[in-house]
Amino acid sequence: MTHILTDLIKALTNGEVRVVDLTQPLGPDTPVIDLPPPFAPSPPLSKETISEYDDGGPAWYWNTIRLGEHTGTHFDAPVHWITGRDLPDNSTDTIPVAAFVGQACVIDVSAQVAKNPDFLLSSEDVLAWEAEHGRIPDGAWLLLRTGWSKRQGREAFLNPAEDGPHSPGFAVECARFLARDRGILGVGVETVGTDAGQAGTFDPPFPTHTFMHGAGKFGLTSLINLDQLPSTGAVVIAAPLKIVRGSGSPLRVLALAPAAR
Ligand code: 23J
Ligand code: MN
Repeated sequence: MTHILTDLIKALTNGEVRVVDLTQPLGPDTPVIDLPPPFAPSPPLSKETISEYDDGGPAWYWNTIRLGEHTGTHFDAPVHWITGRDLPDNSTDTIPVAAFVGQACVIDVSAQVAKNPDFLLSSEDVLAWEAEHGRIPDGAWLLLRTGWSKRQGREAFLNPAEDGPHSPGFAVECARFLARDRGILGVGVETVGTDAGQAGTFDPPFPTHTFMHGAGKFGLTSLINLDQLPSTGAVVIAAPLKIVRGSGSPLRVLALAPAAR
């Protein structure tokens, strides 16, 4: 009898299982959330060369980077929000690593979002998805496929207006429902944050952060290539940097998916 991992390696080698990159490129132009004053801004990535095959290092190239923990494709830990402040194992260095591998449930709302950038997922939408695909299992990521990652450039991606940014997310009641009534690891989104662009005006403000992190759940943001995943059956590998007391971190998010047949 072969071990399941032997079969996995075989499937990766023969193409039955594909590795899908769910990660945005991370550079100085990577869009970062723009919070209104008086809130402190998170800096974009900046980079300084330490040496590049020169006097500072004749045979080596390396850089110093500076960036907010929540830059680009990144992980949100429960300690990021005040509601998760006192939970055990709530930061990037203490979350049990088993949580960094989980299955994906992908809810496709790209058609709705194409018509309405402020689209909010409701618990009814989740229940309708479950009627088709089965109940979202414990330990699964709920990935919200909005098509938002196709928006190129900072303006289109952040979609700012006089009254703040406009981008899709979760309704207040849906965030509460997912946090309380489903055993998910967390939610993953294509937008800059797990909350909708207008969520600062919701009651409570930023309900996805508030309820999910209060329940010890996680977030993944600025994902790409969700359109390459099946509704169920993909495995997500998302391990943040082991930053001591980190509130989150940029990371490489990979999915293992069955090859399209
Ligand atoms: C701080 C305040 C509001 C939000 C965020 C951070 C994020 O989206 C984030 O990256 O965690 S909405
Ligand atoms: Mn974040």
